[in-house]
Amino acid sequence: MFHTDYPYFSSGSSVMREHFENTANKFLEQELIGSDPFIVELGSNDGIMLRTIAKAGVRHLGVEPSGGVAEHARAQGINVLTEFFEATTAAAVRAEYGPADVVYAANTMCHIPYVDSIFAGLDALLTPGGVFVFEDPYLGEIVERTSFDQIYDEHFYFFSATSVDAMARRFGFELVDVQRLTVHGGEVRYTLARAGARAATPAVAELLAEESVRGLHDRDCLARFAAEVGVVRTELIALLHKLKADGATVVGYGATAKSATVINYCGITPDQVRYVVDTTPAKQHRVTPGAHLPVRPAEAFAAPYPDYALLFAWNHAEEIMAKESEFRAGGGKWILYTPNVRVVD
Ligand code: JHZ
Ligand code: SAH
Repeated sequence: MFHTDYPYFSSGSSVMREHFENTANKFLEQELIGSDPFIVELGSNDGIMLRTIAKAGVRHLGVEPSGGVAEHARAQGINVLTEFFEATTAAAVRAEYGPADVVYAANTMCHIPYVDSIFAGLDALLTPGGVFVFEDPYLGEIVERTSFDQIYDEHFYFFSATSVDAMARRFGFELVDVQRLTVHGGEVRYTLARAGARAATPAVAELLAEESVRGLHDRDCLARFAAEVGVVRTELIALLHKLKADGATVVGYGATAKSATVINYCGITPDQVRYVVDTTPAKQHRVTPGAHLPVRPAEAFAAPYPDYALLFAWNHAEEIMAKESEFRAGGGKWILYTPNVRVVD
């Protein structure tokens, strides 16, 4: 999945650019304050976070196996190692650069099955007081928002505070902070330190208690989630069927990884959704996986507009709807399917 032509470029969203600039500044103010601090980012992609660190002149290294996106980061003066992070990579990094004060990973840990090797690497790489900070889609939000399309091939884990707490303990670490994030449909940023190195903030106990009270890990809760996913499918299929019968035109917006789940699970065909527009050149003039909806450049989304746009990049709704205000002004309607199927006009 992660190779030279990996087509996801993190910097395609202005909201995400701002999010990662704020993240970098937070590290610079709170963690990277020693005499010669060092930060390592796993899955640094096109450099969306590290560019701020590099500009500040702080020692850093991105570990990014996808050569194409890594090259994009390098072109901006960011130091990147084109490798998969695991125990042996970590040992090599430690030998070359010395220990890291921070290891950070955004939307990357949930992609990596081999956590034992990752934690062996963290143990080798982090300073005694260092932190491992990672953020990923939160199971609690996936269930709450029925955002079942977060479940796709690249996403191997769906973390919660409860699961991360257990994982950390298993490897001699401790969950010392959690922070709810609004990006990508609701995430949690977890901060881990070596056991006993830092006191946990009250937010950890609060989120653990909240998950326990709502029964997030109980079979009943997940069975309810499954039933709600089924309702979304039924309603989305019915809506697309009706719009087709009415002669309305529908296109998709955002050839997201997530959309592969919803498109194939709902059996959406090019007959119902004519094509999908996306700003990523590497995705354009190709087809979506499985259902083969054509992918067109974003410029294809222009007057004369389709009647409806199915927003596959729903996590960027605010940004996209603001940018595409002309579509709605001309009578175009957005279709959203999380937490439920609805038309926004
Ligand atoms: P977006 C990817 O998931 C893959 P995806 C990965 N597995 C993951 O976890 C997350 O990212 C972090 C396009 N777009 O962010 C660009 C426009 O066309 O929802 C992207 O192709 N116009 C690593 O793919 C897609 O939509 C726009 O204005 O589900 C957005 O993809 C904007 C903002 C985006 O992640
Ligand atoms: N951090 C960025 C990119 C997330 S995409 C963001 O939040 O937008 C996930 C990235 O993880 C991809 O660029 C992929 O190449 C990378 N990746 C996958 N397995 C990895 C591993 N074992 N070590 C480091 N990076 C990995």
